[in-house]
Amino acid sequence: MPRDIKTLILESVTLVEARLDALLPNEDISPSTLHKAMRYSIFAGGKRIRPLLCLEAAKACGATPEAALNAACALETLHTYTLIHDDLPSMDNDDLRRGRPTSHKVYGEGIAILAGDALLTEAFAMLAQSPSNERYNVGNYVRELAHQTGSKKLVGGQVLDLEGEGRELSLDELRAIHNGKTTALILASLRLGGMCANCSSEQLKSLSDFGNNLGLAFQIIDDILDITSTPEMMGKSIGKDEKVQKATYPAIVGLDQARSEARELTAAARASLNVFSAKRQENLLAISDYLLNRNY
Ligand code: GRG
Repeated sequence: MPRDIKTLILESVTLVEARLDALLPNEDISPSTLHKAMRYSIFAGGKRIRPLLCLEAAKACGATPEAALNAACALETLHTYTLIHDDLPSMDNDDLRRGRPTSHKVYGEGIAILAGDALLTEAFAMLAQSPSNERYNVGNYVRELAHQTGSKKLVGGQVLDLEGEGRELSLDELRAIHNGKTTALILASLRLGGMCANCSSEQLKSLSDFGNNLGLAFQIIDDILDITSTPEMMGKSIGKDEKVQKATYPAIVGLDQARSEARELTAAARASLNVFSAKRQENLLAISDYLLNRNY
């Protein structure tokens, strides 16, 4: 990993984890088991990509990270809920997440469901503590996150995924699943970063185009790593897509074509940033390279 991106990630992770620690209920607050389970999954590591994108989108629009920090924490908190629920026996039934046993393996299914529910609710409480500016207020932030993660996008994507099991899917059907499950939250991260930074409509459009392309590229790489990486690197079980004959990009178009689509989408994402000055594009460009070339 180039040194610059390493520093960028480290700075963002430090800020976000300190604020998450301050915003989330302590473990000794009743009901202690629930708060322990919430913190267990949030502080298990994870790449913290969504908060990073949110903070960097805000910086690209000329704001300080503080303007978007509560929103960044909300995104990571909501993301963690989706991971807990996705791992449940009734969903993907996984034992390993972020290098640790999954929530339901440690706390039981009931508490895992409730920890996910509570993280989802806390995410909106965090977002509601984001400062308003000339163009956007808390109502705009809440509507954005609810839209991207509700029945028509993130949760809807999970439904399409469930309903597609055991059936051959077309590339368009697979794209619709990926756009819901993965792109929607990445898109929300960039848009909320911009909105918290009082972005212009031109900047919001640019961040949205960047997010749409980057989000699909991110999921294609995830599909590829499910074949080529190891559980130790990924911190989650791998090879599962093939085992359960899940539709993935490499399964439909092959590994080489999948890699080439991820590269093309990343190039399109990069090109959409041209409304920002070269200096203001730099960090988002570095993140797009890092995500394309990651091996975990
Ligand atoms: C509402 C039950 C329910 C689920 C929502 C989004 C979703 C549906 C489930 C998430 C599980 C999943 C595999 C989504 C695909 C997106 C993805 C690749 C998530 C993993 O994100 P990373 O790699 O994970 O950023 P870390 O652990 O690094 O944060």
